[in-house]
Amino acid sequence: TARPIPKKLLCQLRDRVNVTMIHGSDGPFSTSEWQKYLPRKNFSQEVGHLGQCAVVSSAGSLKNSRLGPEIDAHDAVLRFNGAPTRGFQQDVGEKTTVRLVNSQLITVEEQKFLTETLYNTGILIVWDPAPYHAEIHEWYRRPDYNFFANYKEYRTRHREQPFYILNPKMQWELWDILQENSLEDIQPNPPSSGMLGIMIMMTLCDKVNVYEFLPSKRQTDICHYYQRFQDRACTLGAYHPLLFEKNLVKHINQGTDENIYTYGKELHQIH
Ligand code: NCC
Repeated sequence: TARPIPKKLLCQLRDRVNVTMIHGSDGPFSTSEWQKYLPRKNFSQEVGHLGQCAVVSSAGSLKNSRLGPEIDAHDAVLRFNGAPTRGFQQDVGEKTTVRLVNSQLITVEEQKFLTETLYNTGILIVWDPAPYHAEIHEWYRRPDYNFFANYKEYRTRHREQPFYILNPKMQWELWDILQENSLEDIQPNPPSSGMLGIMIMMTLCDKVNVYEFLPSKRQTDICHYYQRFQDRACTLGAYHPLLFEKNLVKHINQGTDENIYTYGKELHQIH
């Protein structure tokens, strides 16, 4: 059964959320030093126009889903943080076109961002939680995690791999829309990587299938499909306004409830 499209909300997302990457002309990045590290090509040139895209959440409920072949059939696939494909191809596929990572992951030593080969495939994008609508200089002086040194180090080691820094404006443009569409006050923390990734792909692709962001019948307390660790906060959120993100995404789903329940799959079209 087709559902009415919430046009107003989709227009808000399309018109008010600017998906942009840091450029060499942006405030504190307009130094000759930074020009050596930021990618030459702009992001939209690098990815080009995409048709069918898949966003694969890291949820434990992907385990035993056997969605791998379906996911790989998309033109582009976005994954998050340290979510692996090797050993999990049957459930999550093996194609990685874009990987969105948070600044904690690339900064904290134990995460092995600089040495783990998992990160060497696809286009990388890093984002960092900025203060609410902070001006770019203010954020640059005090990022949540000081990831700039490791960003530069990674760029030095992997010159050929595109690696972008997400402009932090986007997270609060999106958060404002989450807040305006919720009856309760939302904690002023930025949206999760999952929500940011959905938004990025909605602007790049004609059609976006999202897997296991809204939990299917396989819903579980196991946090990630690739770890044994259990925590209910992974699905509903603690720091990130995950519950509110999921409500919004449910609202703009253009697929069926049956597809969510059975396959953990939603459909989004913004253009
Ligand atoms: O767990 P994480 O997220 O890497 O998951 C990526 C995105 O998948 C969606 N998700 C995940 C698990 C689950 N059971 N349900 C889900 O819907 C969410 O949308 C999530 O954003 C992050 O958002 O960046 C986050 O990163 C981790 C962690 O930093 C990285 O995995 C690197 O190790 C955070 N966990 C901790 O800090 C302990 C998590 O809170 C948010």
